[in-house]
Amino acid sequence: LRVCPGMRFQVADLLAHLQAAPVSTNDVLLKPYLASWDELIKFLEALGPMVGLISQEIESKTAIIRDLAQKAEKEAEKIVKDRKRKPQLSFGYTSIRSMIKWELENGLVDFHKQTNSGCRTLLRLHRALLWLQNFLQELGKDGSEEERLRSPSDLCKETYQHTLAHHHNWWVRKAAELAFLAMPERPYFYQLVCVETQSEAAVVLNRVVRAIEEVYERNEVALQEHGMLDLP
Ligand code: 1PW
Repeated sequence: LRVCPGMRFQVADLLAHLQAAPVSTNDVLLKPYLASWDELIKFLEALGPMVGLISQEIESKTAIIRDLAQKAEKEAEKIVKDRKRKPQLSFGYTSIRSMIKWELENGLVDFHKQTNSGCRTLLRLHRALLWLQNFLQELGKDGSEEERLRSPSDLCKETYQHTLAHHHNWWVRKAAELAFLAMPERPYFYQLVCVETQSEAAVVLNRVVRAIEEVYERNEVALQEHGMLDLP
């Protein structure tokens, strides 16, 4: 992977964070997961002011989880100090599975009404990640002439309609679709990941897509095992 001088978004950083996230056989560390989102936000911001605006929503979701993590950490420190107990590795918001366990044990997850739990917030990021994964996968296809000629704007709209749009109301869908209209053309995306041709882009994008897939699948299973795929 090439380093692009002077660019805020670096695909190598994104890949590094994504690959640092999977832990043990079925868990995902939250720090690198959120760091991956930081990098994806830079990517989205580079796509223009309209997309940047909706990516602020993603940023606020990552901030909610980070806040919860910070509070839990302070609490944990207190417990350790008061009772002279050893800090546990699987405590609080270390990983998605520790977060689920922590929030369930502390009654922080509401299955019937909207709250600001880490679980329901992560679910929003999780759904958005599937969309990004599909979009990057389509953008990275290097098969037929037809595939290579499809505009990022169309790909974005189609993958959105197949994934995240199901979870959005009419107003949000319209706003999102408006943002896609102003999407740059393929050469701009090549610059973003520092390549010159579609076949080079395919190599880079496929590596990113594989890494996203691994993280996405693990989170999907963890949320599903706890009946958390529809949290309000
Ligand atoms: C290359 C693709 C570019 C797409 C940019 C990715 C941003 C996706 C986020 C769209 C957000 C639209 C506005 C907010 C919607 C929220 O209602 C929704 N949030 C998400 C992340 O889907 C649900 O969150 P909520 O309202 O239940 O807290």
